[in-house]
Amino acid sequence: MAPMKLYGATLSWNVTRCVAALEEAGADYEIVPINFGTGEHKSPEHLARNPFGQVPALQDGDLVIFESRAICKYACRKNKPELLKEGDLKEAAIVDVWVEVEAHQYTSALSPILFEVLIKPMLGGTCDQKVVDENLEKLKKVLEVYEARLSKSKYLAGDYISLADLNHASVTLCLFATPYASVFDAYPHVKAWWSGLMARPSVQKVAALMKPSA
Ligand code: GS8
Repeated sequence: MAPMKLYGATLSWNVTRCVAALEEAGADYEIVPINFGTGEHKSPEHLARNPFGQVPALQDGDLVIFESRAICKYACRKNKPELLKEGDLKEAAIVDVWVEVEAHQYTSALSPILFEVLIKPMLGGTCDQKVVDENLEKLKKVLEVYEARLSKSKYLAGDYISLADLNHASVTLCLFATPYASVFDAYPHVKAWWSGLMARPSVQKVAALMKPSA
């Protein structure tokens, strides 16, 4: 069967979130770049893949899906379901909890910081420090919860790696490209968890793709 196609630019943390899952799952896939500069994401071809005109989108045969976390789950279900613990009702529920926490607590505090510091200047705008500071405070509160959790288990869902951990990789790598990486210093268990994730080939692959020269 032909490799799956992941559409999007690797500058986007929503796209590279999928790369972490596809790599960890050992999926056969290729990245098909979408050019924001020419408005390709709003072209009829891409709108057929993602009606919101956004990246990422994934094509696997006649299946076309969008929303990065749905793509990540699909890659795991198809190639490495143990990353979702789907065979165990309770363990799967805990994985789901931390997949949601990544989206609605962690990344919801982190992405406004990344937008202000990394994206806005690229678009010719100026970083709004008030937005950064407010969201750093929110992020610290989230990290307090992570610190407590990770002092009890090696990974977020338990003592096993899951999609919940991997979904943090792309945005956390972006955080480390800002002057605010030191926010992790106050949370030793979070730092140790992140070092463990960083050592994984899947996360290394994301890091390599996110380098501007890649
Ligand atoms: C968000 C996709 C998104 O914002 C997901 O896939 O997780 N909830 C979705 N994609 C941005 C790329 S920046 O990371 C995008 O495509 N923006 C272009 C636009 O909205 O026009």
